[in-house]
Amino acid sequence: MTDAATVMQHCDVLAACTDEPGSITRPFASDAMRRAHQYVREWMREAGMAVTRDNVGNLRARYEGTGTATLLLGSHLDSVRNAGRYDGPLGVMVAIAVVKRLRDAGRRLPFGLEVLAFADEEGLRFGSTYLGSRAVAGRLDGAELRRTDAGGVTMAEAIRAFGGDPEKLADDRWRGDRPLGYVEVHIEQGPVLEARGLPVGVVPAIAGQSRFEIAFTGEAGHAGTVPMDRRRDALTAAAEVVLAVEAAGATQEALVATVGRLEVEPGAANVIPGKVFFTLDVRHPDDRVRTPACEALIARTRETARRRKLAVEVRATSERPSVRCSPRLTALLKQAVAGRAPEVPSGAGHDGVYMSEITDVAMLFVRCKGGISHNPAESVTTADVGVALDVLGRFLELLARQ
Ligand code: HGY
Ligand code: MN
Ligand code: MN
Repeated sequence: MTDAATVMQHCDVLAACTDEPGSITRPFASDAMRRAHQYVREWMREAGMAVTRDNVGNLRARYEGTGTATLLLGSHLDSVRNAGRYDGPLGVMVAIAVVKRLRDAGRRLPFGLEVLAFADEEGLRFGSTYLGSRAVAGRLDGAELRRTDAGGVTMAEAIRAFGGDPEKLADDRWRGDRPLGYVEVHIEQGPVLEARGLPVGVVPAIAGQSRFEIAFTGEAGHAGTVPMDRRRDALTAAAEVVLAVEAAGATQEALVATVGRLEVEPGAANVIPGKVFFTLDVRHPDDRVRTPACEALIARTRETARRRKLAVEVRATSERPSVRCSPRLTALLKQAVAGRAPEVPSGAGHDGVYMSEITDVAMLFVRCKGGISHNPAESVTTADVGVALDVLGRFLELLARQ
């Protein structure tokens, strides 16, 4: 079996590591993640790497070089709910496969390689993103530990149950000299490469993103007896804001704005919704556009509450400026493509966002069918994965020659 086919097979094996049988849902520090770690540790060891796991729950695998510097590779192992099987795992499996090629060839580079399999990029369980790469970047503050999941479990308790010490997250911070870089292979999660008929592309920048949690509180009431003009309906207020969010994205170039989650209480057919909780996700390549767009949407949310005599709570849950990838490493990646390598800006966030705090970042995108992602229909071809493997291998050789 080719190593690209092995990468695909490993992504299939990880797809079965889920908390929700019948779909792929692999949250931070979950049983599904524990099962995934057993496989990934084995594959890392088979590739000749020494494997450790840090407190937050990242797997870290090292392949020594002849020199002391380190190049970081990797991606994340967690998923969204009802996810596809390549968002995250593909990058980890390609990184492992490229190390295995070196090991099988008895090759040592003038720098070490460290493959990072991040514990949580999506933020599914606790609503806060990039926990794994934030720990490595030394940017995971203690306040996060008090967040609770849907079952009321705190992040600290989840870390402890998974085998880490939440009091020692500071130990997860990258300790060595500044790494040579962090290079991530990831599915494009968009339509550009497929439209261009190309297998891979390079990423000039990762869009900045803001996430909010919003709650409207009105008054629950009898659906049959409260006149329409006497209601303080939390859901109709939220509906107004949801359409305003869509309008903001539709009218501002390159701005995307999404309400991904909305919960209605008490959630009965004959009760006027008293409370609604929903999320807001706003992104744009230019922070000077994203920030005022967020401010306008939050102002509209508060104005809607005032007009409809509702209480409103707005909580900013995460905010990350856009990140420019390293022109130097990206040029080397382009050279390694040895063909057309379009620049495809990333609307999706990636662990490189926080890794850029400690080193230069570069990303290689792999074509995905229909640009579909965060969806079980997510798919890539073995041939394109083979291209990505060859490109990453050539990139390492080019870097070794510098
Ligand atoms: O939301 C994102 O952009 C990424 O999938 N976490
Ligand atoms: Mn991802
Ligand atoms: Mn994702």
